[in-house]
Amino acid sequence: MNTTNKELQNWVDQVAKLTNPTAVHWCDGSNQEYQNFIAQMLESGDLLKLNHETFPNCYLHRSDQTDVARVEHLTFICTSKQEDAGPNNNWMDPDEAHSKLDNLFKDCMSGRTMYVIPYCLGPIDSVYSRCGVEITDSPYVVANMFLMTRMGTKALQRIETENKFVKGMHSIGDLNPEKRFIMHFPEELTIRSIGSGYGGNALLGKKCHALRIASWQALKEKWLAEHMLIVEIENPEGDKFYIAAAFPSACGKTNLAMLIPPDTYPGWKVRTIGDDIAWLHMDNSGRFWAINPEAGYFGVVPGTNQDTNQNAYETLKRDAIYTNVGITDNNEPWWEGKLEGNPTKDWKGDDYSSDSNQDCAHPNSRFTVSAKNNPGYSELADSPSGVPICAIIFGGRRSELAPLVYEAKDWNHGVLVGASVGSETTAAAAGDVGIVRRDPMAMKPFCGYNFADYWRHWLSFSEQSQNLPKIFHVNWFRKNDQGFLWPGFGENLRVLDWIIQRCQNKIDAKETPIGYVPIKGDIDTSGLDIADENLDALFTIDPDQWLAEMNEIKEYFNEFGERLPKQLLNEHAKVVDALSKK
Ligand code: GTP
Ligand code: SPV
Ligand code: MN
Repeated sequence: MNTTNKELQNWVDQVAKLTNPTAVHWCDGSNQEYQNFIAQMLESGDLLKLNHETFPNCYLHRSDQTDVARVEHLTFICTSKQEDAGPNNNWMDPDEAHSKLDNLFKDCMSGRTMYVIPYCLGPIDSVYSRCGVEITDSPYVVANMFLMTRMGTKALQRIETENKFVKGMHSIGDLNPEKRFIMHFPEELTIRSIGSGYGGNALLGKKCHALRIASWQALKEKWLAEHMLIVEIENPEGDKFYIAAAFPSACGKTNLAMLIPPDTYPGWKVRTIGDDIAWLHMDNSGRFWAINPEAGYFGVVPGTNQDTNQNAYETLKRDAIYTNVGITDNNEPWWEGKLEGNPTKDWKGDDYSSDSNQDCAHPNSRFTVSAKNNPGYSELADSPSGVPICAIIFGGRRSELAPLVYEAKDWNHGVLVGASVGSETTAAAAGDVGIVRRDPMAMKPFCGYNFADYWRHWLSFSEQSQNLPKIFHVNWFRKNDQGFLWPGFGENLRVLDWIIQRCQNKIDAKETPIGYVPIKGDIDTSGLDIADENLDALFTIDPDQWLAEMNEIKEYFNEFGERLPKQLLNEHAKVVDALSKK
């Protein structure tokens, strides 16, 4: 017996019987255990040691070349009724899915060790935290889970007292994309994933549990599980503000969460609570409190450097596992946007020369680190009660249309703003890049149930509270033919500053059909080298373009049929009406 929890012991025994491993290892989550895994992977070639003088304790993992991103077309929500999964998800009947997976999992661990990883999402002593157990045959997954979650003995103890956990079963299988499936059974609190060793497909505590399964639980229990960063902003007076922001994958969450204030903002401090996922609970006074269920970052590497984000750069310079970056002639990791070094091998391990027009690092190459590596780490990331949220920001990657920032008129309008998010696709998921698609609340790939029910759930909070956060929309990615109009990164604090002043009711704003925008001069641009016409372009709201956008949004909403909340259509009609009068 490895645990006093019979359900857990029985399940582990059953999985071992089906998958037939040579050995079963229960993870204790100790540093020693992590070091043993690293040593084992260096030996097997799963990891390569990087230059430990300049990048202490950093390693490189090269994925299978067909396995470098999430696979949304192979990700399923298996609810007994198809309507509960909704048009936003791939669906399979649970019995059919289980029998398909039973076949694929049969004997898949023969010759391998099976690892059992008890983990806790959120601070061990928080009532908001939830536990899970991931079974995997991948030492790389174990090492990543060690950095990303609170895993091992303490989590197991919580599971034994609480007697509740999400079951996650993972095998890399034979990495054949034809036999790759990421399946979720929300009604059974179960996840089964096979055929991929990559990030969101394989680290089951992340998107599979903390978003898809947790969003389902959150619906039943009246809270929210969201694809949001959580950031703390302290002004020179010492007032602290907590903001949660949802942007689609590879659209700037980690960077905003780790923002470095520009020189013209002396005395401002920015600290990170979370960079990817937030769980929000309403207290008796109607305020939302947020915890970060994770304990580490699985961040996009390309574009990270001392100038764009010094904190992120410091964070990934030690104790990091790199996935799919290149290497330099002195064995440092290398990626597009790194400022120094001479790259000689690409992410596949092939020879590389700087004049090549191929990518050296994969565009979705990642670093995995403990959150405590971050110079801007906030101790409140470990606070059992979380932090009180004053503003929620939605955003997307839009080279056109969406202005730098606007504010929703009220909560229900804000739900429309979130539900309407459109964003250009990125390398974080397999498929075309740069195509605008609807990505409501940045949750398109991650909502474990029908979006129509999800929006109704969001709308329901306006009936429960007078104390809700204000809702905003931002777009750092608007372009002209010369590139991005807004410098982004640290300069985004200028926009957060406006948002905070709006939350404090300190300043007015200009009303437009799509929401409130800053009055000219209210976004502090001192010290910024940005042409007046570019600044104007950043705030242009073209009524015709917006009417076309609202039409597309309506067509998208129509996919949800009768189940779509009428309130959302009302909000939509109000915006169309205001635009038509322009
Ligand atoms: P996931 O981990 O996939 O959820 O991504 P994320 O939302 O955390 O995105 P991240 O902060 O890692 O940024 C993704 C890419 O966008 C990186 O290449 C960044 O360099 C770039 N980026 C982030 N913020 C900005 C910004 O304000 N302006 C511009 N132009 N690029 C940005
Ligand atoms: C994302 O794609 O939103 C990520 C990376 O944060 S993954 O863990 O692969 O989901
Ligand atoms: Mn993400």
